[in-house]
Amino acid sequence: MESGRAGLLWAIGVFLVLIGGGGAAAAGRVTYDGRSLIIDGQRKLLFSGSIHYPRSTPQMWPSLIAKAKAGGIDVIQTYVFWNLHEPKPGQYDFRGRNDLVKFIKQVQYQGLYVCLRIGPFIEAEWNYGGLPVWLRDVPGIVYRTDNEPFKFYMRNFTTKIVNLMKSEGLYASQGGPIILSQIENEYGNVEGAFPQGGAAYVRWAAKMAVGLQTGVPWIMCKQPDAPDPVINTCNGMRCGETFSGPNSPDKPKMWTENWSSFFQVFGGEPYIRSAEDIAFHVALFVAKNGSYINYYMYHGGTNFGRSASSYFITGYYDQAPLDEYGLVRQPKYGHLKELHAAIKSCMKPLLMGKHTLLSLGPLQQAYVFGDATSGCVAFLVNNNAANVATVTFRNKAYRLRPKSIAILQNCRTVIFETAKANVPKNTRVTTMVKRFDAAETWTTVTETVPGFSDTSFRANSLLEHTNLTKDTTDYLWYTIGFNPKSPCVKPVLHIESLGHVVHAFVNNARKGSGHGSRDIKVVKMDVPIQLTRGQNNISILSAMVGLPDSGAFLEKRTFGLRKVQMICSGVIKYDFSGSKWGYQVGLVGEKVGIYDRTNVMNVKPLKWSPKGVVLKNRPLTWYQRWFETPKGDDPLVLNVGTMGKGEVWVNGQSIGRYWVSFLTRAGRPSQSMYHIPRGFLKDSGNLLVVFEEEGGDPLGISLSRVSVNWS
Ligand SMILES: *[C@@H]1O[C@H](CO)[C@@H](O)[C@H](O)[C@H]1NC(C)=O
Ligand SMILES: *[C@@H]1O[C@H](CO)[C@@H](O)[C@H](O)[C@H]1NC(C)=O
Ligand SMILES: *[C@@H]1O[C@H](CO)[C@@H](O)[C@H](O)[C@H]1NC(C)=O
Ligand SMILES: *[C@@H]1O[C@H](CO)[C@@H](O)[C@H](O)[C@H]1NC(C)=O
Ligand SMILES: CC(=O)N[C@H]1CO[C@H](CO)[C@@H](O)[C@@H]1O
Repeated sequence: MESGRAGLLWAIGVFLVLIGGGGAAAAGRVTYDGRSLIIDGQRKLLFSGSIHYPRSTPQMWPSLIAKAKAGGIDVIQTYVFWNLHEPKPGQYDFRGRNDLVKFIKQVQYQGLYVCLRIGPFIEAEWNYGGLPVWLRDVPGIVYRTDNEPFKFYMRNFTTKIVNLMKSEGLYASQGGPIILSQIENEYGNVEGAFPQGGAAYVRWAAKMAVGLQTGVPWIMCKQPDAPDPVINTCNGMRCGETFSGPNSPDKPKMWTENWSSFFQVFGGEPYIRSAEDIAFHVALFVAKNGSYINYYMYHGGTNFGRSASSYFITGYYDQAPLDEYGLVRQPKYGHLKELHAAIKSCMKPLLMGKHTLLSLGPLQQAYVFGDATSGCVAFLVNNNAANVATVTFRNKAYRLRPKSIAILQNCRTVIFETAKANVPKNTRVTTMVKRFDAAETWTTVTETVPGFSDTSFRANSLLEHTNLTKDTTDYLWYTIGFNPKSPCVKPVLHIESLGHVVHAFVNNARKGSGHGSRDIKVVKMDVPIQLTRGQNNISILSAMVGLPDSGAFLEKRTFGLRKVQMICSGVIKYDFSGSKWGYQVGLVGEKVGIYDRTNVMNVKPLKWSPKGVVLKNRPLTWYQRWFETPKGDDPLVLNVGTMGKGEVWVNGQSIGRYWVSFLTRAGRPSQSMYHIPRGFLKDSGNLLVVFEEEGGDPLGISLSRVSVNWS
């Protein structure tokens, strides 16, 4: 947004501040004006990259951060994951992958800055948007509005994190690397759902955050009404085109989520965003005075365990400049690295020079920064996506590729073209190191299907799924005994569920399965069955694939079975929805910690088969074997392409949910390779445990190493 006042402030700023490149270990006072952040008196144009600490391992952090630094990144941006850190009210966990302080210190050690997005609601395709599930049970709570219980816990956790950072001296104001903190997250998307409390909540959140006195600025993304002094920032694919700008002339123009790709759900294909397209929008944002650009994600990583939110696959933003395993993805990584270097070589005119905009044609412009003392840089933009444009700028002709920006050093020499990646493409190669096809290396055990008489918890209705599981497991059994009073011809079980997966068993045999998707929330199925004389046992396994991460009123979302009916001769004859149901939370294998190295051999009442007895294509089956660690440091993946749906553990650590049977429109699984971080492995003897829900062939599982080849 332009205003005379902005120009004036900006001009004064020029005399007061110096310029600095990115990356400086010990930061100092962080302020800002309409042009940029100012750190220790130095004006900054910063490239930032999102890397989420729990989506990789502490062993991977140093190399991920080093690669980001080598790629021209100045700031590492991360969310803080509330539900990891506070699994029970007042009980905190900062160990292993949750070691936020260690992660930030590693960033500091490598001389980069940190943008800490506390949220504590974060969305992020993370289970429940980062909110702890126990919040659901707080009486009277309504999330993310002017609600006292929510504000209490939000303030409590935010304070905990800020105090932790302060006690470790991690804010720039203390000489640490954190230059920015974020409160809330994309609240603008849901604010309309709270006509009563929304605006008051935004004001409260800003005031609460600012009151914590971090000594560094706070930001709110996608929040046009962010109260002063909190800076509103843009998230999106094309902020150079879509962002209406900061809500005050004294705030810099910042882009906190530049989607380097997009997330992927089960049943979805990967979203490929080209290096050239990203470079165009980054250059345009800088040309339009942007001074902070973050790549979401720079490294996506892995949703280990059950940390992904509803229907999201386990790999996260594999298409980012650093792929899921931390390998450099070319040309994306290299092209953006060259863009960063080009822009940094023109930092002085960019940050200190006068800004002018010239028209060069109907769809062509020049954004020029400079003056007699600072030099000159120009961004020549061709917005015509179909055709090359030849433009004349300062008496020289330039050929601009379709939809491209050329950056001119000294306003003369082309040093970068967004549409021309000079870096060769590389390809990722997976090399199989071990087939797990020897039956004698596996043992098997199948879960018993619980019947009504096996359950101790009962109710005269279909209970809500999460209310019973508290999200300690994906699984909830609904069981009922049924004694047909009169013959039922062509019996069909009609089931409706709000999520996400249903497996129907009648008299111990699986008769049908169904599932929803990110777009189809209600699962409806009609399962033909056979009934026997006397008592029939109907057991329905309801499975969740992560809690949702977005939208208003998350505390009120309901899941699990809503309706169960018996249809005889095409007519609804029995409605069990209000009958007496028996419940079992979770699987027996989960209860006994079957995937754990210390008790895998003693998992009573389950009993492993003798080695070599592999029951294939069986639902609800656990498989176990040991394997040696392949030499070297190449990333490792497990190919579970012959399985259906389930979860895998290595030495007791879950490498995530798999769902190979959920095919994309093109008929492929969304993901069949699952990352086993080297940090999960022992020097020798690793325990692999697989839980298969539907039926699969473990003899087709294999272990591969991953590397990149230059073409
Ligand atoms: C958070 O709440 C707990 C009580 O649940 C209290 O003991 C603790 O002091 C609070 N912490 C902060 C930082 O407010
Ligand atoms: C960039 O900043 C200059 C100086 O404040 C201003 O004149 C110009 O309009 C701004 N351009 C954009 C696109 O915001
Ligand atoms: C969940 O359980 C609570 C407490 O038992 C109850 O008040 C609430 O209605 C239940 N929610 C649903 C959706 O069944
Ligand atoms: C159903 O379960 C009951 C109790 O375990 C058992 O006695 C009965 O045989 C089962 N019915 C069938 C058809 O398997
Ligand atoms: C509108 C939209 O899709 N926003 C997404 C932006 O990216 C963050 C992080 O991936 C997501 O949480 C949002 O859903």
